[in-house]
Amino acid sequence: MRRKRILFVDLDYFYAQVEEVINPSLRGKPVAVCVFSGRNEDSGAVATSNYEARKLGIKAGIPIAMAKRLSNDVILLPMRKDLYKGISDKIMGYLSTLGTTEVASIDEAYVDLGEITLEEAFKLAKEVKERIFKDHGLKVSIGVASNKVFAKVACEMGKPDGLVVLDDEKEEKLRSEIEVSEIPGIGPVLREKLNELGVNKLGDMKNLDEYKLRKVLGEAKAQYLISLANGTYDEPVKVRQRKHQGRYVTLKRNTRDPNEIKPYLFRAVDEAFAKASGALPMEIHVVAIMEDIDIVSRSRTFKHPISKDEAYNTCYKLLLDILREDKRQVRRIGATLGKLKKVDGSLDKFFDFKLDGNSV
Ligand code: DGT
Ligand code: CA
Ligand code: CA
Repeated sequence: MRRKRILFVDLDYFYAQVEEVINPSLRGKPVAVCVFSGRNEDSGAVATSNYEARKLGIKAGIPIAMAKRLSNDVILLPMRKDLYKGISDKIMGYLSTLGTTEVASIDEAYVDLGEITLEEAFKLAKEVKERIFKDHGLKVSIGVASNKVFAKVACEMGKPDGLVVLDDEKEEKLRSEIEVSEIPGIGPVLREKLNELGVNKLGDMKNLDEYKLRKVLGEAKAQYLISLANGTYDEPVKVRQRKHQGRYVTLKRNTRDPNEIKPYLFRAVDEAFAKASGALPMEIHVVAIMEDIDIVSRSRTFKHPISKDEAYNTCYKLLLDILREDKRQVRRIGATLGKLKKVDGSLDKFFDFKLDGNSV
């Protein structure tokens, strides 16, 4: 039967897998890609790890020092975000040739495949896996279902190197059997609230007073779960355009000296502009993370897109505003570009990341 099908792709242990592709001698060994904060040798956290490292308990979010304690053999690599982003952009570009594509994160996307049969969906999904492997050497997991949420859930079920296509029967089963904690967008807090209402599985919602549910979860989340449970959820796949781009850097030491902070701030501005790929901002925020991790920010809006030189000046003034109004030391500083406008002559085409590690 033809019906609307949505394909969800998630690249397996993405950053670490890219490192394995570039350096195959890493394969089979525990590898963690880390964000070194630069304060001292071990400060920072694991961004992601391959499955060998995960078996040892080394996974995203743990401190580098803990990763070292868990294993003497783990290979810790610095995160090379631009490299991963370059590969991600190419994969997303390919996916968007298959149908409307919503890039959900650096390693996830939804593709609207239109009205097709189960067999066609399976064949397409297999082709996507083969294509990405052939072009980039990367394994991915794919889920296909009639809506975005179940496509993501299906993908999760098959990880890693998975391919799960849900038919109507399996979706119906999910609508009653899936644990609420496994539903995307339902975090521990909401799960707790649902459990208190006696809802452990999505199907348990049937016995619940909708009014009560809305009161406890809020309108949006209640509607989300109700529509998932009764099969009317049909959020469309939409092309997303990034409207803002931000970068943060950690200072070598806490300080309130604007001259000492300036080079870090300008580096954040440089990197934010680089990530915006040629688009120019009409809004700028300077964000200071203070010594006690409290966050203070100041922003300015313009009537027209501004150049990087104007951005430097504005950011420095905003930094001075922050330092005038707040007496604490600054630990981290960042710049966020808002209301990005594409201007012609994007620099994108000058950057072409190759899998052998050379960027040209
Ligand atoms: P998977 O999908 O379970 O095989 O593993 P990953 O590593 O692809 O995990 P996923 O999909 O949650 O995240 C995609 C990428 O995003 C991952 O390779 C690294 C990055 N990432 C995830 N969590 C963090 C984090 O806490 N900090 C930083 N800097 N990056 C993260
Ligand atoms: Ca992911
Ligand atoms: Ca992933």
